[in-house]
Amino acid sequence: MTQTLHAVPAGDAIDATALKADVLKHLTFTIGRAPEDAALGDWRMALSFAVRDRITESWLASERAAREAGAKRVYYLSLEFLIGRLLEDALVNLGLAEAAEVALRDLGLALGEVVADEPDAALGNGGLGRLAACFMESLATIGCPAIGYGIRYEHGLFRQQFEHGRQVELPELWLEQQHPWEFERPGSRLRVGFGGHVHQVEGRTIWHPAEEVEAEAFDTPIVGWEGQWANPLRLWSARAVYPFDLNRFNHGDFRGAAEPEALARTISRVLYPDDTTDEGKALRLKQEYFFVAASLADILCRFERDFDDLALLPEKVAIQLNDTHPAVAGPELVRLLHDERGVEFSRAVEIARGCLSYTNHTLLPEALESWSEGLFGHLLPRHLEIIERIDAEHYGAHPDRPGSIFEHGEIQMGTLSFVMAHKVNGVSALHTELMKETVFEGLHQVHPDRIVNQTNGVTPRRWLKSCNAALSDLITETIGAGWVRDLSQLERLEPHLGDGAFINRYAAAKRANKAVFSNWLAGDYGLKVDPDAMFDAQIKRIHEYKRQHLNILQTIAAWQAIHDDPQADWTPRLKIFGGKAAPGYHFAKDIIRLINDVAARLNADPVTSKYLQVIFLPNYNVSLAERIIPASDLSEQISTAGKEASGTGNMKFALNGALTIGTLDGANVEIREQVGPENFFLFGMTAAEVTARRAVPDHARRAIEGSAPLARALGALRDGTFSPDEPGRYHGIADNIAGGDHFLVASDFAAYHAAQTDVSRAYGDRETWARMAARNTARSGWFSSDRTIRGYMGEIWGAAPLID
Ligand code: B1N
Repeated sequence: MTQTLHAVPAGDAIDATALKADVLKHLTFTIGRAPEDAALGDWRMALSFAVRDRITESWLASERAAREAGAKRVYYLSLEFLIGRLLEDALVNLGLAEAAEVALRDLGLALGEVVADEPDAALGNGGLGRLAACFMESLATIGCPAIGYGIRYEHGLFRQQFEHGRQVELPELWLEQQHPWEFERPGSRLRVGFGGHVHQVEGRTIWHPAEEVEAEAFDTPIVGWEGQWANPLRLWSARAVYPFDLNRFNHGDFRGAAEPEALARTISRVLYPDDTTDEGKALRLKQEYFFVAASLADILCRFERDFDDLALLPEKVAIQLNDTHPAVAGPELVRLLHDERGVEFSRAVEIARGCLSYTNHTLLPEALESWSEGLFGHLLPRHLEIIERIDAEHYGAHPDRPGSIFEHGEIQMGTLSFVMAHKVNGVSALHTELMKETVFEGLHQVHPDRIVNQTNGVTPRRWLKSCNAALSDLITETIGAGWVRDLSQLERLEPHLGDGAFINRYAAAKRANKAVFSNWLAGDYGLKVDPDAMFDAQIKRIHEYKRQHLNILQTIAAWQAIHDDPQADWTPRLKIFGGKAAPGYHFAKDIIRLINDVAARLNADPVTSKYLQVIFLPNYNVSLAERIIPASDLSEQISTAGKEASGTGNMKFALNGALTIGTLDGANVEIREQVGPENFFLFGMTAAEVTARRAVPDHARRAIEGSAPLARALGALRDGTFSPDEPGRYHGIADNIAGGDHFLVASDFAAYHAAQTDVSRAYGDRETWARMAARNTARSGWFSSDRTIRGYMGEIWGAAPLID
């Protein structure tokens, strides 16, 4: 590395001076506070505004460039954007992190504390929402003109607390503080209708909604790496058309006067807390149509400002549906083209299809959206008619009937999305193949070129560069800084993997992260852990298919084994869990409580706790993931094969040098291919074996008979070891595993247990382990969301970048 004479390079010093002046300016004129009176939050606001100014310049220039080029625009429609914090991301991408550090130090503040003061924007549940956020960052880094469209929920995903080990949900209040990143657009409000009736006037169909609300836009610019390009995330907020009924007020009916506003605002009040479970609520359908209608009106308005021929639409506009949640975009676009602009119906369908494409994120039957015709027709009468006509035309063209949109008395949103899209994609190679063989089998036969794969990815700016400074600095010193934009350059680490000095430094970076994490655990949770223990993490939504109960059952078995022979050479481990359960998902909530009860018992055990500790960190969110992942040695990716569409946490862990213990599911398959089977702890049945095993009568009982450790661990669930005050508390979980065991916990247990023993043995040889970990980093370049976005641009959107 070249040495500089100054602690801070000259460019940064100039930036720091300018930034400090801007922070002080915003503190005074935007926040209205004197420095001596400013609280941490005031300083954070002032810094955020100073940073936003710089992003805004880039954004307006990007918009101008896209317009001048007449470029194709990408519109990403998603009911969820799990953004997390924005300040650090923005500083890193603008190259201002060091300057901000210096500027704040001058003002007597620590950048780390200011950054950590920002609440997470948790406008998503899990992987699907976080993927949308990574995509926004990659689109900006690549320089692809794009807008993300979603809902500005007043309350994001609930805050999770534990009371006696049980999950309780509290409202999330991110907007209680001012959100400094967004621009409110009161001038461009749009109306969105619901209900009412449809009639014909002179051959044209007119929809008269019974109810209307207003959609107001809030734009948050998202800047890419090195600040060259920025795109807006446009989130819609619902409000009443006439916010206040003066007549009712004047008659003393104060509550009634405020009612229209309260009702309208309900639409953007809360995020549905579901992850791969169906939530068939009328309000959810209202949310879906609300943001789709506002977004499509906006998209057409932008198009019509620049072009006057609707036939050009597919050439200029690409609309991506993030799962079926925005599926009503199909019929809505047809309505806008046919009813409102007079395009002939079939031609309108053709144009709409040319613009639309659909990403499927799950094959779980309970998560595939459908709406009853009654409910749908009541809320969207014209759209129901349009869908009927689309279905009839599709059926007419394919009389062998690949599957109607109307099945089981309901509108199947997956089928609708497929029929209305020119491309349909899965999110990992395995998932895409399973789509062709299962839910979309019939449609795939009729449209064999429609389904394509785009394996998910993660942004390396947030998920390596900014969350893991120790490792990032080592990588940059070793191969230069080009990897941040082109993650495939990580393969240049390969020649260094045989160098003992490099491996030592790699191990030291991980050890440093673990020390930071251990101190944080001790400070915030009072748990003292050994930073040299293996940190073994499973952080994701709690779901039976993800099998947190397999993990905790094996933990119990390990605990029992240590008790049998406490003098043996055990590898110390810390088991880390994090994740939320949908509020109505009782089995998942029982799993949370079990893990907490097991943690309490094991952590208090004087014989075993030096070898095995368990912690369930409450309120798992993006910021917590940024802490846990860089400090982890082992990544648990243990879903029942065929169930996890992709996973993206698995990629973040591998990139940050955690080894995976996992099944052949989702993107695990591709991770294992990339990092090499010798650097991945594989166990369990394949998707095909899972299907076959389910047909074996009594499969769970047989598995339990074949595994003494499993039988014994289940015994501890039954005899009240972890719930002495209520011995029956975990009989439900034990009965589930020993009974139907749909997710094959029992059948995969022995293989998992054996793989965990291999993991422990491997961790005993620290140098070999560190080399395997470094190899994971070196071979994870393919999992950048930049690669994914380039795939969408080339194979689905036909869009080109505007920067090189
Ligand atoms: O989408 C992620 C994948 O990596 C995960 O494997 C997948 O489980 C996740 C209904 C969903 N699929 N479906 C959802 C979310 C909210 C909701 O209301 C379904 N989430 C996924 C990104 O591809």
